[in-house]
Amino acid sequence: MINENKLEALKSIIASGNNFVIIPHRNPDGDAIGSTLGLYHVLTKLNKKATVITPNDFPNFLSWMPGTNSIVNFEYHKDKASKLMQAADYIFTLDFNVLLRTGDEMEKYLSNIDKPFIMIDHHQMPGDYAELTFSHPEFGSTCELLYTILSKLDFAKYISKDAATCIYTGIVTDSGSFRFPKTNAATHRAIADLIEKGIDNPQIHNNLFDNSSYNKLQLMGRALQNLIVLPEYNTSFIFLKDSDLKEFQHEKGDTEGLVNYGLSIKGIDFTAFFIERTEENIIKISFRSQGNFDVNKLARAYFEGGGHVNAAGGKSTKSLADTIDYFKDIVSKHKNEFYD
Ligand SMILES: [Mn+2]
Repeated sequence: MINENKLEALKSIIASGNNFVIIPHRNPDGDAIGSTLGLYHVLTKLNKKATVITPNDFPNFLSWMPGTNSIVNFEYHKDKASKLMQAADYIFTLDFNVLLRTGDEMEKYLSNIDKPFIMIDHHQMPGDYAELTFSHPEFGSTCELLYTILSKLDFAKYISKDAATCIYTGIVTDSGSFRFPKTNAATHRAIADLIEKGIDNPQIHNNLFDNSSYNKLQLMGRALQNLIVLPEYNTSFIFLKDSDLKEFQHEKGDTEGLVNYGLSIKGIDFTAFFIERTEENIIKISFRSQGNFDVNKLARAYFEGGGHVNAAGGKSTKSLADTIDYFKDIVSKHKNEFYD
């Protein structure tokens, strides 16, 4: 349930403010870009000034989305981004709930700026930086949460075809094309409304999923070859070395969704995907699970990360081989502790 008083507060903030900045998390995905651009289109329709500022670049496979050309990249255009934030009445933060998710540098900037924040997010354990917090882990995507909030504010009429396209994209990507467990009747009702806004939903799926490069498929092939199953623990994992990424001229977004293959094997309820990022000196890790195995807790306990019950992220500063050994050790000793 979304709190009525908070909705009223949001309505008056939007009515009285004229200038808004909207921020997604670092390495934004379809839901992060979809929700921020969706809100951007709605605020613009209400004759407000709104700007989406991304902590870093967004992946290529989302560049077709309406409004991406208006996005300001904090990493590349710090002066411009800072001026926009200084001029804002309010700063929306969407699809994340702790400022650290914007990266070290932007977090530093945001923690020192004297501006009120509004959080709209569906991850667990929200931080307390926002003046107004809409934290709803029961939603499968920030886009569906945003759509629900807009509807309750009676703002659905301001959702243009462009806004609907963005919001639809986030719901599709964060729900694994409507198959993850939080997908419910309300999700499909939202989708029906968005389709009635005139969006080209088959084309959106095409843009998202039938737009691969040859190299991306070759990299996927390598990842699948690197898939290892630990049948005694109903666990699997995939890894990609830095040299694999280089061999196939990896681009941002090329590894998106690969983690789910580890979970598609019969009998597996937990999988991990390790990506060696030599430049950042870390191993980036994605976790996925089925049922009541809680990867959010596991990621928080052992891999400096977090997320949702069935989808979380983390990292390691050990080498790839050591990280995988550490992972196997945790699985063999502690897997049973993370069933809710
Ligand atoms: Mn999301």
